[in-house]
Amino acid sequence: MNSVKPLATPGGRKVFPLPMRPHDAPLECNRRLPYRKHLLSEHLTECSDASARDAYEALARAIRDKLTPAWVHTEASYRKHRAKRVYYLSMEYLIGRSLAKNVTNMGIESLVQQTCQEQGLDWEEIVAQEAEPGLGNGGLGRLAACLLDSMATGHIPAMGYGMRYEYGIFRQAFWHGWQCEQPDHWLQRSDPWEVARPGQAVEVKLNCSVELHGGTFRIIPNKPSVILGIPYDRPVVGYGGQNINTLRLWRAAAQDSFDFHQFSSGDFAKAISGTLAAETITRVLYPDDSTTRGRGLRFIQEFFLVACSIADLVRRFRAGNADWASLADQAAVQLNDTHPALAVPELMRVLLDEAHLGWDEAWAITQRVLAYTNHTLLPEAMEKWPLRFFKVIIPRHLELIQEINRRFLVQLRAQYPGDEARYRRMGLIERRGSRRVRMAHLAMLGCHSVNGVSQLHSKLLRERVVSDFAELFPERFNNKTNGINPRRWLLQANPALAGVMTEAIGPAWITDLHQLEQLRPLAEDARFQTAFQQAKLEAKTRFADWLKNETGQSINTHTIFDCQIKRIHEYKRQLLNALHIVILYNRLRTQSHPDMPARTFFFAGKAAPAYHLAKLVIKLINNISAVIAQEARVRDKLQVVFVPNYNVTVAEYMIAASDVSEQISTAGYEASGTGNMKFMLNGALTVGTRDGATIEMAEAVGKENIFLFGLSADEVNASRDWYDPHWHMEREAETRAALELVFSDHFCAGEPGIFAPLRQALLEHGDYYMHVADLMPYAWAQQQVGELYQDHEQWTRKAILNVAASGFFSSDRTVKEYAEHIWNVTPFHVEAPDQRHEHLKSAI
Ligand code: 26Q
Repeated sequence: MNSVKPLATPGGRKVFPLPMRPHDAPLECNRRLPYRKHLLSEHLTECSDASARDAYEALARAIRDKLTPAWVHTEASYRKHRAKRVYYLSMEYLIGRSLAKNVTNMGIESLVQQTCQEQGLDWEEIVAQEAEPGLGNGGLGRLAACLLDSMATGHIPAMGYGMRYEYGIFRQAFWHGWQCEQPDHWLQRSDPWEVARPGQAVEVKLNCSVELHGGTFRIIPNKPSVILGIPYDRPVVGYGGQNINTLRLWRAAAQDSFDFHQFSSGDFAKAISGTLAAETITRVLYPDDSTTRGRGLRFIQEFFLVACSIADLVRRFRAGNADWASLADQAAVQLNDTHPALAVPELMRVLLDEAHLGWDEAWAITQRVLAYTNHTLLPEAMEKWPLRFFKVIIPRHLELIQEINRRFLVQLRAQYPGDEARYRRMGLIERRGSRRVRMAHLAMLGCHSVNGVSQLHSKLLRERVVSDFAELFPERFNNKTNGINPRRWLLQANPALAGVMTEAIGPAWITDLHQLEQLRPLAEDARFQTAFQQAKLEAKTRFADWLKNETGQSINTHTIFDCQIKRIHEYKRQLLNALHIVILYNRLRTQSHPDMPARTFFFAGKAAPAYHLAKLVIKLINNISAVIAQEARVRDKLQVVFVPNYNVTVAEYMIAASDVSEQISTAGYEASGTGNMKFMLNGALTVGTRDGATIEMAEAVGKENIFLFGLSADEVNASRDWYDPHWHMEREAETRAALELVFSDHFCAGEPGIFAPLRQALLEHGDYYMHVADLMPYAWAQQQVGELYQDHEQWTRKAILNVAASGFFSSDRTVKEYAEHIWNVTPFHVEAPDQRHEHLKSAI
């Protein structure tokens, strides 16, 4: 057993890098944390021989004890005062680790520090024991987590509903530069932050049964069955520790967990086959973020989330003895993309079949309760489910969808007589080939609000993607530019920089990010610049130490840290970044003294396992990295590092340490981006296209403080028909040299020809994402980056101006906009439980 390392001696490296609360902590009290109690009762262990994992679990449970009274009290207060609640429905949440987050938000840093000192615990080592719940793919899941935190911090009564996948997003490893996927069994050890609530289980009725045959999930039609949804609750502690909301994740289980008849007749495997099949529903997260291959299991997952969540919120509503007509005064449901769009027919089913309302009243209530956020402009990411899935699994919902569609077509015929093409475009059911239900149409019809996630995205949504609907229901369409949570992405991720901020302008920025405006005049201040640079170097060193420890790789902190970290996708153009690196490589090999600051290019991100081209891009980057590392002439100036297994924790280290943020998607394809905002808040300069929220960042900071380049969304659109990458190949020597080198097997000497699909995509299939068109403008923008970096003072000045202008991109602002314009909810301040609920505290 590896026992906990003792506390480092004073004068050694920092032992407690948890940012200390800069002002009074309301929840802090003199009571001790019941750490030893948990160590004894759950681990049967004395402090002296506790493993780091034991210590983590015991400390986390001790802290959970501390927050439980306020958590219970929050729920009771909402109930007592019949506060209107927001229900956020999302198939994904990427919440990151909870220990440090909860300590910070509860404001009990010194209490925890004291416990660590008394017990000889190494805080960083303890924090590292926590498995990160990877219950999402990327931006959409992380946004859900940022919004939940901001709702709790902004005192908005809210509940997140999601799925308790047993296996989250796969763990990514590299094998000879290729991505390999490994299962992420994050629940292997018990998770101290979740509380199972079997007493609040709900029933989900299907018109089929599910079985496992030789490991394959099978749907048996016409054999109705019931699946149980068991809630697992996690606290969402608002900063200040007053409102503690709940993230409720559903686990699927069989109702009759055992077929005794089959068992007694000797077929044990068959006896538990139904149980295993039911549990399969929440077994694993689908690791795709842009394709909707029609998988029956995914469809059942989506229905399961919706059915459990609607049943739960309806039960809560009915417990208050409320009249159905007031449902919309008590509940606002936000659908995170179309994944939970079955909420439309499910809520209709409840209102018609259980509440026995008439259609018109039920429809009016459904629309008033539900709202939908769209997160994509990619046509292949628009969900369409085969009609036969509905027929077999949830036929009543199909009936309701057909009735919604029938009524909608009546309305269309009245409004646009004879316009058959329009009816075909707008109908709920697509009739090309096999019939499929268009989930976005269902969501737009059944919700009172449809929002995009950046100004450009909302505009393109209205004007290009669903213009028919925007014309018909103009009042429904609106924009809510995404935001990020400043507690996680600055206070916690970058303690050094957070400290510099607080010293300069006080702590109010933590919950009011607009306060960062006060930094603007300090951009010119030499002392502040020095403090800022020191903080950046500290973050770089922290990341370098972490990387060395995790992967064994060494990096030079005195180079430009240039990061592109996000899912690997053609439209996000990691390949554009790679081609530019090849240009720099060529310059270093062919020019005698190129005037170029040393750079380290970092990549991180996962590719969907079936997305072969994205996986090939990872292989290319890893191979370029290996070739450069072999060449003495180049490697002092250029290093490429692909950090494996990107997740929230990795992002925290990398974003704090970055000088340059890469936001280089083909304009018109990135709905918003949120990584872009995290880098800005941490003082990195952005190299980016005019896409998503990057445009709004440029407006906030001024065009002179950001490196924009490349085709605009309109230009991309206008040149689609005549764009030819060969035109650039023939005229641009560096473009040609870079492409030829990549296709010459220079970077794959041992595996010749492997990059041929990249050549096909770029040169034979017309370079759909226009890498080649944007390569020279990108190289030029990067040239400007290099030149500015040589002038340290100017660089720092611009970095500070970026931080000062990042206030708008707080998710606190985003939540406020949702609350005022969509949800119609007002903050509800829960009083501190210290005075109110002594009886709860004395119970633990
Ligand atoms: C759908 C059906 C079947 C299987 C998987 C999916 C699926 C899963 C995840 C489809 C899409 C996603 C995720 C999308 C996503 O993360 N979108 C990002 O959302 C961010 C938050 O709004 C934006 O900032 C990004 O621009 C957008 O790409």
